[in-house]
Amino acid sequence: MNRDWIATARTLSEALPYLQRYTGAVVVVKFGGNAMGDDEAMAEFARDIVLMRQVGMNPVVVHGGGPMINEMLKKLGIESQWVRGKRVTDKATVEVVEMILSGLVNKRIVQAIMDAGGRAVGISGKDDDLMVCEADDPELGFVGRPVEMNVQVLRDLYNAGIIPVVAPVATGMAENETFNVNGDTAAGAIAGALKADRLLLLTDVAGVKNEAGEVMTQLTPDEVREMTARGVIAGGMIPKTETALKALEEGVRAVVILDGRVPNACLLELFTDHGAGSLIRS
Ligand code: X2W
Repeated sequence: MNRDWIATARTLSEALPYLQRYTGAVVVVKFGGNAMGDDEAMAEFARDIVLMRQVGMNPVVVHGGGPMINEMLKKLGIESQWVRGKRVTDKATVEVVEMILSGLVNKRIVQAIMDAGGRAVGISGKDDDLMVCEADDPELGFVGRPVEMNVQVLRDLYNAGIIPVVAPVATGMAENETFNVNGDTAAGAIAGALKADRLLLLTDVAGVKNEAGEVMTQLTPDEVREMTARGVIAGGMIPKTETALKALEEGVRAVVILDGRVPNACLLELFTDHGAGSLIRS
């Protein structure tokens, strides 16, 4: 008999306890622009999400698309400044952000999930007032901080067997306002409001590293705070760990920061003993 078949059957068998544990689980997956890669990586991500749905989980995808926004802004000759990891967003920029995130990127992910045999519906934070924001910081312009979440639309979608795909663009308290929301922030707020079982933050680094440069597979919020105070957690990892801590405070059971470039990263994390990346929980 072909050895690969035996290995496949064993892998499936070993996944049984995990499949049982995660039946009905709500898993919010943040798919960042840097983790999106090429068409093949997109197709593989979509297959993982469809598989999660197929085995009875309720995946909710929240995406980014920073590199795709950069590309279009460059074509239009608009420059971006960054302050503390967020794009300073003026009126012209927020229009491009909405076009790229709600249009190009959102529909590309929806299409990939449909191609993998799932059912997906793409929305943004504007739809059904899912995510209502106020200005995060006057210095940042139209960058939103979620202040009111209405997640029933997500439950309605997944209870109907549909995978929601959410673009991090939101409405404001005033009429006709549009906010650009950092993708990690949006995913954390959605996971918190859903009291999700898992928030998976797919990124392009291996996870949270200690002084020795080794990936920490498990961390508590206290350890994260202590490593941040000592400067071991720094730079681009800070918005992710801050999102993780806030989501845990809001009732998410565990947050995993994992490398989206690893093949089948979500499956590796959810369905094997090995796991992937850094799991943070109290
Ligand atoms: C982000 C939204 C997209 C995003 C931006 O304008 O790039 C802010 O910075 P990634 O791919 O997850 O980085 N918004 C306020 O978060 O994309």
